[in-house]
Amino acid sequence: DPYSNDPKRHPVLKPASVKPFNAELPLSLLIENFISPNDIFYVRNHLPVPEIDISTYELEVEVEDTDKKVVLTYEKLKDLPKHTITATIMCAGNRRSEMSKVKIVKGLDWGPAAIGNATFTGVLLRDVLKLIGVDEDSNYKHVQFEGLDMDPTSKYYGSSIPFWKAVDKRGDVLLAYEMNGAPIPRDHGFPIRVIVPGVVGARNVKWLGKITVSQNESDSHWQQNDYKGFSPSVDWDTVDFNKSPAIQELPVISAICKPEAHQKVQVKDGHITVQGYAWSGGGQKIVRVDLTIDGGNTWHVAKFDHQDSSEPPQHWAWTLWSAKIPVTTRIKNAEVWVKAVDSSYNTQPESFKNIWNLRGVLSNAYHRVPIELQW
Ligand code: MTE
Ligand code: MO
Repeated sequence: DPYSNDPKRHPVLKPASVKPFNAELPLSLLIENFISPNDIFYVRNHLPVPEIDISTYELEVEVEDTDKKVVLTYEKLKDLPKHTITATIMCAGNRRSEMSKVKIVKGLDWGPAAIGNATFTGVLLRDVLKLIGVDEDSNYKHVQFEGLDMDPTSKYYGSSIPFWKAVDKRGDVLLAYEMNGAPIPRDHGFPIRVIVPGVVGARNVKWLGKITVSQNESDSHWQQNDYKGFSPSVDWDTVDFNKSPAIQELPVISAICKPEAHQKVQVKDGHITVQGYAWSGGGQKIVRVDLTIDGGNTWHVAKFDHQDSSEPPQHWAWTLWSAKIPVTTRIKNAEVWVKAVDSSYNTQPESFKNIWNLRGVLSNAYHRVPIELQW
């Protein structure tokens, strides 16, 4: 069993699959902390967790087709200037199970908790690339990453990001060795993981083994034939993965975490209280969260309980919010809807029907939660 060396997991993580291990938190726990604790951070593994000895660990960094190359040990990486950011990581398939209700999609049946927010410390990729003479004036197009986790045909997990993001002063791409002040846990990429803030989880390669500066994208399955969006009319007979770009920055999203679907909610002083998260990719911040319980006839603006003070285009963390929604008539059932607005004034689509795609990615329509009111 290639999975027999996987780490032990916290029992509160609800597995969407066990081998490989993929799990999210119950929603009420997800928003209990602005910084998600390491042992209950969602896990998305495609392959067995590799076992890496830091005394022999090496990270190769090179420019394709040249002799520009450096090999860095764990100790050497830790000697380079230290940088810390707070960033949200989200899987492209977060909230996929809602899209599946329109029509079944292929992928793990994630609820709204395939997301987490942590503080990462490490070395800027930009500083490491300078060691081999690569900077923002160099003419390359992509930076590829290879993990040390291997599929049954001995291919490594891989992805790439646009070159500008890797070298940009405001890109904050990090080769992280710490998560929330502790060494990166095994499930999250020990000993080194790339953090590409504002960009889809899939590019945040764990157990990093190799970085290649190139004119080309990674040729891995996960860059070329997965993690792409398509028209709702494209099906598995007609899909051509060459026709869509790989997902990088993610669109704005939000979710209601308390109450959960079909829960009983007490009306107090003519109000109900609702809580959740909102986040946007590309370094945008959340500027407003709107809620309605009457199908959009009246909207109520949430208050932000926790928002990072960093400004766009370097706002990487989620926003936790709560709302007191007035209930004026004695109704028994209601559906709470939420949508967020980011600092580009982009907002979420109303329904899943019109954003449906066969892989169930980018599933960011209004979150709608049916509840039962108690008076
Ligand atoms: N890196 C490697 N090497 N192998 C993987 O399977 N999964 C990716 C990304 N990095 C993956 C990886 C995906 S799809 C996501 S959503 C995030 O890691 C999940 O990060 P987490 O498990 O730390 O939450
Ligand atoms: Mo993912």
